[in-house]
Amino acid sequence: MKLLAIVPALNEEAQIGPLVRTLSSYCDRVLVVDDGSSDRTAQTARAAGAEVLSHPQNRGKGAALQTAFGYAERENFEAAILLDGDGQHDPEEIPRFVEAQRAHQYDIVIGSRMGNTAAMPSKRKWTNRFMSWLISRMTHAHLTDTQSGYRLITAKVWQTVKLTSRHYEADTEMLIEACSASLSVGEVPVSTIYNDSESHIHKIADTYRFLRLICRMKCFRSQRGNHLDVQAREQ
Ligand SMILES: Nc1nc2c(ncn2[C@@H]2O[C@H](COP(=O)(O)OP(=O)(O)O)[C@@H](O)[C@H]2O)c(=O)[nH]1
Ligand SMILES: [Mg+2]
Repeated sequence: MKLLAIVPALNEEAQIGPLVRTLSSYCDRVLVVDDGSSDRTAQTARAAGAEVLSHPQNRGKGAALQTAFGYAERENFEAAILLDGDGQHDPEEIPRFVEAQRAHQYDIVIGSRMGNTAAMPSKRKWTNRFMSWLISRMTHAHLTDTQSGYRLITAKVWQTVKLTSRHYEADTEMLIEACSASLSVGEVPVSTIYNDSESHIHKIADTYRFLRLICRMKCFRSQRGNHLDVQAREQ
């Protein structure tokens, strides 16, 4: 499987070098999308051997994923592993994702941190549980960690799912859209790592964006449902 590692990164110069070097032994290529960082993220990643695409200004994690998917499609990768650039995802766990994908032919494999939440701040734990419950209800999939950015996706995902979200809600949009398109989603357990990296999540703005996405998805689905009902009645 021709595997690309995709690392969205904003001001991660402290972590990105060692991460890129480790990733190189698990993947065919490492792509870092530097999203208007004000530090030396791009130079450090490039020096460590990554391909770097830079946004001149910060556009958000979802926008960085959209850039990365375009690259993966152009370069004919068969799959990609998405992981954070701040050291919260352990690249040594990549073989678990690859094995699960091979064994079950999943289109998406999510790294779930919810098997061991001792190190997770309790607000995060309850938010993740609530979000996972909500998204599982919407998608009819049984998912325990829908907020995890550590995932393997196959080319079918970027060919089928066209992300519109520019920020953190893109991870959720990807899952909902993939399930709507009947792509299969599985999970593998991963470590829960909380180092001293700071989250860039903006509580008010990102919660608002997430709720807006959920409302949009629900409205779209009920409109689509009505449309299908009308079609069925007309036949
Ligand atoms: N490209 C890009 N990456 C971002 C942006 N914001 C965060 N990231 C990266 O996305 C990953 C997860 O972000 P983080 O703020 O640590 O989220 P958290 O761990 O869920 O709290 C990290 O690798 C960040 O560097 C952004 O605006 N653009
Ligand atoms: Mg983080």
